[in-house]
Amino acid sequence: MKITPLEFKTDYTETLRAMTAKHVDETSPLERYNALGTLLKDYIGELWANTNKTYRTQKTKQVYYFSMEFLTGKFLANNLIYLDLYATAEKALKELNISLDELIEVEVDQGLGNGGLGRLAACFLDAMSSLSIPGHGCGIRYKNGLFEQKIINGYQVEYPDRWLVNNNVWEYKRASKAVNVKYNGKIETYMENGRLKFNHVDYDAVRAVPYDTPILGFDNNTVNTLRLWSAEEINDVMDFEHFSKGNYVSAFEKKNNAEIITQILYPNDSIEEGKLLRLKQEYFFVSAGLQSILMTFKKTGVPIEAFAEHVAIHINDTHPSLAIPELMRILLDEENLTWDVAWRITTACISYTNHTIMSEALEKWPYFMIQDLLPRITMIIEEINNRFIAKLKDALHYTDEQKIHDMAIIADGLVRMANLAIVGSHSINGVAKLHTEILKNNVLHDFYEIYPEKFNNKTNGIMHRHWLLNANPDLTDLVTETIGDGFKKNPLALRDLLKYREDASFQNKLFDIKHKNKEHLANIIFKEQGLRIDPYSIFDVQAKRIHEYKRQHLNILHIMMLYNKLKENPNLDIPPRTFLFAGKAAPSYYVAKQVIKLINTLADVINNDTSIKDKIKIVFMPNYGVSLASRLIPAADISEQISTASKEASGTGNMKFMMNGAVTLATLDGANVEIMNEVGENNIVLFGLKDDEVYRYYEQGNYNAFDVYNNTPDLKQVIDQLTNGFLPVPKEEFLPIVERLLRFNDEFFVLKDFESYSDAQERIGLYYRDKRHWMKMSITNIACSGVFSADYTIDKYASGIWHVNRKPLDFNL
Ligand code: 26V
Repeated sequence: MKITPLEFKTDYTETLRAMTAKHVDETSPLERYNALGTLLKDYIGELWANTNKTYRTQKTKQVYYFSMEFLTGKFLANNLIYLDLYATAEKALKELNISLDELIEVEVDQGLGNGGLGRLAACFLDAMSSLSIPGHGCGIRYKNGLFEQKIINGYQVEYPDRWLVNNNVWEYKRASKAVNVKYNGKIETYMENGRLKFNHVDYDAVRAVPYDTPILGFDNNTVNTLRLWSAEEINDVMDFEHFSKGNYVSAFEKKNNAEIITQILYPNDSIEEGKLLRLKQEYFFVSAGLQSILMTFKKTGVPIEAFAEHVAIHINDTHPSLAIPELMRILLDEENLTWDVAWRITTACISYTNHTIMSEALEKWPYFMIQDLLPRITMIIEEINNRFIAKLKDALHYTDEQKIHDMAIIADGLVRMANLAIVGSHSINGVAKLHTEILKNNVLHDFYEIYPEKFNNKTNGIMHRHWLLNANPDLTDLVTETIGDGFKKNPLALRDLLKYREDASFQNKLFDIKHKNKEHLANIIFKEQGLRIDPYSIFDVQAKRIHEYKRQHLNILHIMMLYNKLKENPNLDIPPRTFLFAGKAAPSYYVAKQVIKLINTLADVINNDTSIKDKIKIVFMPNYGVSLASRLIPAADISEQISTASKEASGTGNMKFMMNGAVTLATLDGANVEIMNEVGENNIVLFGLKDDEVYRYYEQGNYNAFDVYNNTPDLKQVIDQLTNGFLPVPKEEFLPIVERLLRFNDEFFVLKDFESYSDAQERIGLYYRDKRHWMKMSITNIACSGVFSADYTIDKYASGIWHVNRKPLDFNL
């Protein structure tokens, strides 16, 4: 946008004055932040209106990305960068004695997601806008995002994330676009013009109110929409009958019953059987979203039969898979289409991404629960299932009853959402090459046999502009002055940096930037925790959800071994290391929470032991989220991506670290395999079992963790130290972890991979000591990271799945 600092200053002071009725120097940081957001929203508004008008008049095909989670983080800095107003705003504010950095700090993260799946959805929104694809998000406006994590006495303690208390300056409430979502009740059938009709009666309705947030494209005038739905009681008044009888509390009960639907984001990444509220949430935003899509579509005047040529609906995991029966319901009951036509449209519209092979995360709902809550939807699922089974038996001549049972959508009293999503969509994609192969050959093999054309891979990507321009401005400046700024729109251009791999001056500059980022992080840690860490030490970072398959405990066991070696020989010649951890555990996942306690317990012991001469330090940084990641990742030397091979569908943190010049320490899992292919084996440090070896152990049942423990003295020592009083906690504190490793035979092969991991860590120490060598590895990683931009991923979704054009919009401001 073309605005001078002077114009900006005038606009800003006027906005601030109008909003606060105060002189500039009397306003608070929050008021200043809100005024800046409001002003930007005003600038964005014109672009937004133009974008929507273009979509309407050109009747372009629209993509809707349905997701239970959107982990967008903060908007202010990003929007300033995307409007090319960052420097202008910084200058104008400085003249008013206001620090832009301080205002950026005031914004609270929009943390409406658990981890990778939610962050991916946010990156995809950015890429859709930046590629001028008409693509919008549809989700839930949770009043409480993912819990805030505090560490108290070493334990994770959860606090509510009331991110909306200070209002959300970026959203618009669109009350006029509210719709009703119906639950419970019964279905009456009747005949009309020779056709069986369905009437939903005695239902409970909840009002779904949309809140829209603009999603800017980078430097292209496109503004798409993230529409999040909030639940309200239909009339939004309390029950006057109760109220007038003096029963104040129950007067509000109905209202609360409705509002509770969008009160909280479930903090888990696996299913707890039968959570009715979760099912209500899923239907809530799916139904509201589809109703609003239908309304927008109808305004174009295009006949409903052509719906699939104008609308693509993507479901992010199975959580929105009720979109399939809900769209069928609308097409059958409201648009009066026949089953066959409705089915053709539905399957042509809908596409599905699978994000995990972990069976505990595959959604299954008790049949009677769904039937009770969503009676008409259940009838439709039943019909889809019957027709599918008939196809297997009659058209495909399947006779293997076990196989038919395994593939059924409804079986064992459960509705299997993955099976529904596969049958009811035209595309199923995995999120990394290896993951897609595992889906095809293993987890979803039966479906792959009958629908090979539906399966495809779309390797995940990240919002490279956030992880470079926003999170690492110094690196961005260095890259820009070295190869120009083409990489901002064309991230593959980062490859031009390969020419500078051996260039000592470039290497030194990169080293200095990394060092500055490390110092910055060290200062934050000192301020927050009073702990001093050495910016010259190797910053070895594992930041992600805490989970046994991600194996934070493998990392910890290795640190314990290093510590033992240093105790034996304090002059052991190893480069100093700082091990940084960050991540939340699901509140009900006991072992994961004990892993956090273990990290903090060990940190206490090691950080206070002067005999090891500061050779190792451990830091646990609480409340991992987008903002913390943005500080942590630019300061990392080593990126720990050490999941049990086959378990991590893709990983996206791995891509962010690489882009910021960290060297990956990895198993050949998820997208690590593709990172290895990009950088070459010399620029990544690999260890551990491969996916086929893991599968072979599972199939043959011949892994014996106890043998490994007994035959590996260093490992035996550290495992024993967990429960023998070596750590300053009761002996049984970490028994659950040891039991998972020994008594339950180490499901995730932590012990099996221990030696190989320790060897890899030793190699890293050697590489790091050779500064030239290390910088060469680091540059190679940055240079090869461009392919992992979400721009490319979304380009492939657009052409391969959604069949939409990425036409630049034909207006300019
Ligand atoms: C499942 C459930 C089940 C019900 C309760 C709430 C909840 C929340 C999230 C999930 C999904 C777990 C799957 C997931 O997050 N997968 C991650 O997706 C990333 C993006 O594709 C990928 O990079 C990670 O490897 C994968 O673990």
